Amino acid sequence: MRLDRLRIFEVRLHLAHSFQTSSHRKSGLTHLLVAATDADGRTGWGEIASPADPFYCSETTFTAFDIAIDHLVPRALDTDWDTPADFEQSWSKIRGHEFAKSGFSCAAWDLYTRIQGVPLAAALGGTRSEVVAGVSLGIEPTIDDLLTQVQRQVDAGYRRVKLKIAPGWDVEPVAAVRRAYPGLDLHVDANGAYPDDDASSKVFITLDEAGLTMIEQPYAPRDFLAHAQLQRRIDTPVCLDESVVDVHDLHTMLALGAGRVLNIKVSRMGGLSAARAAHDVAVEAGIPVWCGGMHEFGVGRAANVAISSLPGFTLPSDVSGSDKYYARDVITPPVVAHGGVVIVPTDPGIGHDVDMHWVEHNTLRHYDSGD
Ligand code: OSB
Ligand code: MG
Repeated sequence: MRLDRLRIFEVRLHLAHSFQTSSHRKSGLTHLLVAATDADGRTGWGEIASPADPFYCSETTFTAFDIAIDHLVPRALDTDWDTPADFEQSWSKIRGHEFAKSGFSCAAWDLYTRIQGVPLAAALGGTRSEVVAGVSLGIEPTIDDLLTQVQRQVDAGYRRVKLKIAPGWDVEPVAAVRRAYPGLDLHVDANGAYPDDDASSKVFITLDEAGLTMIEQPYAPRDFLAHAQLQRRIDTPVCLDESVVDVHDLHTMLALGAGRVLNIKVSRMGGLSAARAAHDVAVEAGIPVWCGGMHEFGVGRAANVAISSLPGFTLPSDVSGSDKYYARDVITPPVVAHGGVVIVPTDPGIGHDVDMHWVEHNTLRHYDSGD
């Protein structure tokens, strides 16, 4: 088959609760929704969840839009394909830009599985009917504010909480949360904010006593050696996120012992086939994986739910319900978590419809290959 039309909607939604990481605070997100339509008028959806600023990775909303229009769209429209994997070959010569590629990959997978009449999760090899969801909490102005947020999520039924940390906001907030919730599945994520020095080692050796499930991305993304050295010194598993953008990085992680857990983000890996391939390598190596989020709107989060249904995703994923992020999501029905669990949809494709009215209402910029 061949795509007939590609549309890209730049959509902004406000966050239900503003979110601060080690790099910055945000109160809303601008993501790109990709609509891929075939000659029969059937449409599949994908999301480019690149942050607006180049702090998490080098891509931004702006670079993704540009790469999409200049390079991905023309190749996508010019490719004959039978499976999403064939379609993804259309960008085999384009280096980097994983978030942009991921939006196109997910749109192709959604369209393909809608045409086949099968759920995306099943087509990917998913075996779970429900996935355990965790929540990710940002840096708060005070420890009391953080405890309020943790209580809110525990009350909502979530059983795993991840805390963002940064130099100056680590040992104390973690100890306070641990004191208040001795049995909670708790982990921390530094987004690479720590320099590889003695002061940082001391922080992680102290955190090693807090009974954390993992310490995620303590050091700079490219510094596999610092992660390997830390993993040798502490018992808490080190988890890599930003470091692993392709399967070669994963092999490096495994060879060096740079971590014992992998966060697989569909966006960071460049799409669903790449995320599944990373899952397969990790399972073979005995490394547990979970699916990380980028505060996706419903289109991207539905793809995250689908990949989280694969057997190697044995740790809770960042696939909280839509209401944790946005008062109104772009899909109907929204993603719902009950008791910290999200049911994997059984309808074809991502299993949700796109609310076109809400998408258009929040669209800042629009591209249509048919114009
Ligand atoms: O490192 O996992 C991260 C959000 C933006 C950028 C990086 C990260 C995050 C999150 C959000 O932690 C997790 C979610 O989508 O729930
Ligand atoms: Mg992370």
